[in-house]
Amino acid sequence: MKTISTLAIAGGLWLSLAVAAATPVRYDGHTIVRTHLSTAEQVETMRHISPDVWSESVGLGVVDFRIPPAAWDTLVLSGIPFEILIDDVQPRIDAEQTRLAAGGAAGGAADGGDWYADFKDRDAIITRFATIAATYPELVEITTLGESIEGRPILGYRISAAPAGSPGVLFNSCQHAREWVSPMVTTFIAEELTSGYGDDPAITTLMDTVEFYIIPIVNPDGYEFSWTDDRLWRKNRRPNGDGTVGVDTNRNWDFGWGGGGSSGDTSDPTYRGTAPFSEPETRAMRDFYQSHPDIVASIDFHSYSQLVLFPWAFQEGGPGDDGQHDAIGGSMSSDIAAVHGMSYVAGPVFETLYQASGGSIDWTWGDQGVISYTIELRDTGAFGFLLPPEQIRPTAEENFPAILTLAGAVAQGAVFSFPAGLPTLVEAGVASSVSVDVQAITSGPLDPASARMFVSVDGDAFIETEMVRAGGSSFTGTLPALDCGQRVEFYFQIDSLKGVTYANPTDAPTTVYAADAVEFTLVYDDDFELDLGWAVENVDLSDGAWEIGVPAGDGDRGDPVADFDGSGACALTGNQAGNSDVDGGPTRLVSAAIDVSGLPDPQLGYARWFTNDDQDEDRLTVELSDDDGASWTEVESVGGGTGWTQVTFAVADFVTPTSTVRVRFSATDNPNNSVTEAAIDAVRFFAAECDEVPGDVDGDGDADFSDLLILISSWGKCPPDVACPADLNGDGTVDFIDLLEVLSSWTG
Ligand code: 0X9
Ligand code: ZN
Repeated sequence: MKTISTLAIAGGLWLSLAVAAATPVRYDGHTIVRTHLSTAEQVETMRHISPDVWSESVGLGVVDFRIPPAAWDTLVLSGIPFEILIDDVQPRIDAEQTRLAAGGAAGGAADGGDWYADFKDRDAIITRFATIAATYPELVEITTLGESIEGRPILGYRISAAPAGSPGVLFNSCQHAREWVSPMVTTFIAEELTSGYGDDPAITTLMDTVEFYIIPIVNPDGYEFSWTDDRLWRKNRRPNGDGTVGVDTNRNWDFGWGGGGSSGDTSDPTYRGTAPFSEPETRAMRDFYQSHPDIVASIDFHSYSQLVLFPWAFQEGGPGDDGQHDAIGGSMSSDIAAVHGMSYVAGPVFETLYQASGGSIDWTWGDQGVISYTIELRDTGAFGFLLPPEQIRPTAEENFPAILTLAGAVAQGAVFSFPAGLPTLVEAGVASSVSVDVQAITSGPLDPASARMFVSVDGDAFIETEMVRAGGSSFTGTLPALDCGQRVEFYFQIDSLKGVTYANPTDAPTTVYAADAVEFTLVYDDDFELDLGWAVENVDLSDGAWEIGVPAGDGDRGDPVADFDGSGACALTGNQAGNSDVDGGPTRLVSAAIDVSGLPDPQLGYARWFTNDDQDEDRLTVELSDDDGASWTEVESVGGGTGWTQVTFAVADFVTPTSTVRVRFSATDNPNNSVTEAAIDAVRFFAAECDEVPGDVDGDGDADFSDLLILISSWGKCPPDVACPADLNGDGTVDFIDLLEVLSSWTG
């Protein structure tokens, strides 16, 4: 694998001079606050108090604003509830400037060789791409999409080994100048795709199939300006003719242009411009899409809030597709979480964030039919746009698998998703169903009648089975009833109307799914309808202790609206409608002592819910004790999630399965600076195994009539060297002793 050499120091020198020469805008005493707005009037009040919405996090009514010192008293007097995220922005900007001037920005030696150790200015990004292109000339093509209003080129890169005209995916960043982590992420993508080609099989296949287009800096004037003059600049650098400067390019696209969530006021950060596509930057992007009709999917990278957003933004409602946006968005969100445990919530812009008209993804989807996402990168507000440089690389790392998933969907042409998950353990003796959702991406509509599942039991040949259409793009397949200990393998296929066959897993039957048939022995099964002896212990907690009950909230602050298992009740923190969440803590929910000592390989299962907007500090931690609560061992600690998630762990992986095992769930918001809601349901201790029933001739877990039949049909002698299951005592004949064994262990 080729590597990319570190770049010259000359750029770093230039940067230090440029930073020193400018007189940047100062934000002394400007505070970033997170407000909780409950009325339209409060929203209007905040629009007057603050010149700059920073971002919204998940949940209606939670909005971050920059508050200049002169507006502070008005905010306090307004009575609008808020908490401080950053008490003074300027020292953070100063610290960043000092750090960057010391050499990080141009990718010099100060980075210790890691280009992603600190943010990079426009020159350094262009140079980095030039180096990537020079290192991989056969994979990278540089193009100029157009020029910015101040005449800077808007550069794009085609990264691919696929023939021209192959399906394309476009990633762009930096429509908004101050969102510095975004071009770092798209640069990282370019680097991973090129260096992984010929080295990583998955990347190689994608590069051979898909054309990647990367436009790292859509708004070059604004980006430059944010480095030299105003760290918090968002728009482009259009002189508006009235002394104000800048159009929000992400309000300037021609789809729903001029609607709610954009401003006609030239001084506003969301000023939409005089007309759709009035700006050369958005025109360049539009022309590029129009001249590349094979682009079928795109991501517009922004920061911050940790969201995977898709249309619509200009109006309420989903994109009106067959669920592709939802399915792939959900997969991307899981991919991201799998890398560093960060939660990026997926959903349409309007519902998830706010109304925003004239944005790029509404046009790329609504006008061009391109599957379109806006990914809001890290963080969730603790640092906002002034992200610590240590978070650059992890942010890029966690987004890379997500872009591979999107490209994979494009390459594959269809996306399979499993709304209820796929089983790895099934109950012996019972047929089980598997729900599958399939979406076409590139080769036109699918033929629902062709949906099929292939099933193999214990290594036998795969047998094709039909899947039943459960409506729309949903299908249900059935796994046969198995004997305990048997293993079933399975995979799925569907054809498009054009006759293209899609499989899942893609390379099935080389790779297949598998589940083992077991019997479940439940020793503890808690649906929280009765209190089975839980204790609540609070440390440093001011609000939001664990309670057991039917969820009372309406979900607007991230709390569950219903329990997990449908029984009604669950355990949850601060069970009240409205403003009650975990403040301080931890609050701990501790089980009674449970005897799992007699169970072979006992398992702990539960469903958890955890939402919070400060995932670094606030956790839901699950621990086990094998000494009646004297000492505890961590099972898992999560920083966020979406909805209810069911998990299972082997007790012996953490503690000794004794007769006094306890489990405890701890939720914390300490320091108290964010909205934190936790819930637990369906707590179980069980063994999943195949009991040896003495008279079980056919191995189905029972001594019953089917065993008698086998026994009778092979009554008499039992030839040597031939499997003879009915000879239970192994004495060479099937006789009364064997019959007695079946009858004495009869389970019916
Ligand atoms: O408001 C925006 O443009 C984006 N958020 S940000 O804080 N980065 O400015 C959200 C964009 C949502 N997508 C579209 N409206 N197309
Ligand atoms: Zn943005």
